[in-house]
Amino acid sequence: MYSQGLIGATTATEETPEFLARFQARIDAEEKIEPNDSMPEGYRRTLIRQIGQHAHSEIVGMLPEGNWITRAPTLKRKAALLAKVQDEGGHGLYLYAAAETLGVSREEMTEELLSGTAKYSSIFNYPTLSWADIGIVGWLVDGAAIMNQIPLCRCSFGPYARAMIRVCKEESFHQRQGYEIVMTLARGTDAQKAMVQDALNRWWWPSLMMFGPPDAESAHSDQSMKWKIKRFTNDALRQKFVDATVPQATFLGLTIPDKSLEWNAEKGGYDHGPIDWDAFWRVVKGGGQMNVDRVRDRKKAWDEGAWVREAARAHAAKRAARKLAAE
Ligand code: FAQ
Repeated sequence: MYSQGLIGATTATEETPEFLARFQARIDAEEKIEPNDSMPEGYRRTLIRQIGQHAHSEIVGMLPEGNWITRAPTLKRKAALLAKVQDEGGHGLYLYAAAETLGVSREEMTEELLSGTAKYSSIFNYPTLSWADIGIVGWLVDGAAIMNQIPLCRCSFGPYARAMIRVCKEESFHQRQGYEIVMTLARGTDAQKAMVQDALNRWWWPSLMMFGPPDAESAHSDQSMKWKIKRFTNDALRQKFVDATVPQATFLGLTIPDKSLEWNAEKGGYDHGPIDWDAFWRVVKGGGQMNVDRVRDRKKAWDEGAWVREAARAHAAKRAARKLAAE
């Protein structure tokens, strides 16, 4: 999507009060910031961190569902799941490319993922235990991802915002296919209903955690909101997700595993029970059920792909040499 040639934003700019005010005025005027524009170092760093983590999440996110491609119950389900998992790989590529325009290489980002210095979404450290999990992941995990990513289509950094438009279109298909699997199971035999309820019980709370820590503990939200990287806070998006999802569960005849869940007419939304933030941080810091497996699998894929990267580099060098000779 973007060529390496675009990388130019690393040129150091003296961050005088005038420069920072001019930059903020561009943001406030809803101008898009492009890779070669001058930008505060903090803005560039924040985007590299967030886009990099987002890219890693897409790539690691292929693993829990990839686990079920060979066991999908029908050819139709297998084709849809295969396409979905491939889409997630594509999302990772657009995002790595968008981050590269900020002066970081894909190799550097990958090293950070594999060494554990870069995070990826907590949600992908849970196992997919049954076919119903695949429906629930599409419905809840892609549903939460869309809720978070639609506002990112208006992010102040042009390449990220533009990548998000296509990503969100594809995520909508993912969410629908998940919901349709869940609907089929919820209308099936007692055993199928029990299987899908069990999956909902296990994925509900981790899905709410995807939106990040509560606003009062969110280190980056204030500045990211000022820079219009984020348009809504973590809690605001979590609330929107709960409000959109509860009626869907009711329609399906499924029970959200939260006894405190209650409609609050005054605020026009649902109140939900407390989230176990200790469990969240444990998973983020590497203590989830699948953290070790996920990083091991990504490392294996990266190592086994070394020859492809080498071949691509050799091919590019050969073409460049041929072009030079012809000039
Ligand atoms: N997991 O100050 P905040 C998907 C970290 S894509 C792990 O609130 P921020 C598609 C955060 O990085 C899912 N870490 O941070 C799909 C920060 O750590 P740091 C991914 C988390 O950035 C579906 C620290 O906590 N989506 O699912 C999490 O302002 C199905 C403090 O937090 C994106 O990445 C977490 N859940 O807000 C694929 C969207 N939450 O860097 C396959 C873009 C927070 O200081 C299958 N990202 N942390 O060390 C964002 O919108 C934001 O980065 C947030 C966090 C909202 C995730």
